[in-house]
Amino acid sequence: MIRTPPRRRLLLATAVLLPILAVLRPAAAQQPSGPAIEVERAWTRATGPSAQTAVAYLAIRNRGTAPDRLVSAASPDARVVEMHETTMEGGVMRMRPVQDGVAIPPGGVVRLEPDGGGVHLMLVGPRHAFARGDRVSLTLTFERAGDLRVEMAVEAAGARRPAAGGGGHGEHMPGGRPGG
Ligand SMILES: [Cu+2]
Repeated sequence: MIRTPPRRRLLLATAVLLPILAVLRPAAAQQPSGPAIEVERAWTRATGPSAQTAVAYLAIRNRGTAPDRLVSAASPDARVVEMHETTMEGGVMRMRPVQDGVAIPPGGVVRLEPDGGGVHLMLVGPRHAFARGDRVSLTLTFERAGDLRVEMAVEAAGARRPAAGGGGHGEHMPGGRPGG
C-alpha cells in the first residue's frame, strides 16, 4: 500500500489552486467598489449677458485601477463645451482645443484649475448670464466611466478658486488671448 505523504498532498493542492488564483485576480482588480471617477471643486465664473464664453474648472479623481480619459463635456446652459489648454507662444498666452481628451491615471487627480497646468473647460455660447451663487449643470463623458453629471458653483467674475475672490484673466475667447 502506498501513502501520499502530507507534504506531497500540499504541493498537489498548490499546483491545482495557483492557476485558478491567477485567473481570478485580474478580474477582481477591474471591479473596484464605488464609482471609479469622482469630480471635486467644479466651478465656473459669473458672466454678463453678452458673454461669448465662460470658463469651467474642476478636479477629477480616478479611484479605479485602470486609466480613464475625459473625452468630451456638454452643458444645457451652453451651446458647446470645449476642452482647452493654455500655452505660451512667443510670450503670448494662447488657448487651443485639447487633442485626444484629458488622461486620468489610476489613483491620480487631474486638476483643471487656473493654476493647475493650463487645461480648462470652455463653455462656448452660454445660453444666459451666470450669476454668482447659481448652479450650472455639466455632463462629463469618460472613455470608461461613461457620463457623469456635476453641478458647478458660480463664483465671482475673476475668481481664481472656488468661494474666493481675486484678480483673474476674466472672459476669454477660443483661440484668442486671455484678458489678463
Ligand atoms: Cu479656453
